[in-house]
Amino acid sequence: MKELQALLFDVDGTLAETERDAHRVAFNETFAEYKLDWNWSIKLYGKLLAVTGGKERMKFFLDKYRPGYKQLNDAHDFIIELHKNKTKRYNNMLRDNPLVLRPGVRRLLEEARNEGVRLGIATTTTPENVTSLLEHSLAPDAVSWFEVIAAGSMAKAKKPAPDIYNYALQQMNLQADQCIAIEDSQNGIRSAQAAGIPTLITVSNYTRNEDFSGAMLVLDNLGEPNQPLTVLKGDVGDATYVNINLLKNCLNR
Ligand code: XBP
Ligand code: MG
Repeated sequence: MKELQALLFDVDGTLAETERDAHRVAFNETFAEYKLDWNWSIKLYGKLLAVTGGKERMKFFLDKYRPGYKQLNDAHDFIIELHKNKTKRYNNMLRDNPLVLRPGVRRLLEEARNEGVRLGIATTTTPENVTSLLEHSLAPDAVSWFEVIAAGSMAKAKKPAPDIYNYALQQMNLQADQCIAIEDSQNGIRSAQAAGIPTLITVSNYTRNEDFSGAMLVLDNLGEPNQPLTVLKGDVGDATYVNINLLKNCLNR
């Protein structure tokens, strides 16, 4: 019998739909400010999401779509400068127009806290982006709900490498099979599974058609009592929303 000790949450696409209308828009505003012709359409951004991490994504874009970009004497420093600008814009956006959390996220986090199930975050995004989302969309003190916010460059390699999940496990002094990761992307599940953590997927805008082999459940979202979830893969019995009891049962199947 495995005891569920903790839930480890991904951020982008899992807690909220941050990519298309927030990260992407912030990147484009930065590119416009610097008078770059790098506008990222909704479709192109979907392709670029194959690369996790904003700086890594810009680098990939330059290599693939602007190979002859001559003005970049020092692409590395320039990308860092652009990324700082984008992060500032993104954080202002989350402050001025808070995003709505995905169905069931707040409810499940609150239930976990009430039942003594520990909470952590494992994400590739920049730490301050997580803080802003939690404070403005969840609760002013929500950062303190999580024992660790493992984010960005705190680990050596970004998802799909297991490093960020391993870092979170280490910080919380947990074994992989005592936890469940909640993710929305193939890069996310690859990372969690490489760290040995059973993974539940809630598909998001951009990830619906990705391969989630090995997921313990694939759902459209976590569901709410008045908004039933749809199961895309796996078995939830009679449940219409994800709660701690269902997760405990899933861990022991
Ligand atoms: C998603 C990402 C991030 C964001 C952008 O992370 O890959 O790079 O798109 O954030 P996750 P930054 O799903 O693991 O939360 O620009 O700060 O990298
Ligand atoms: Mg994600």
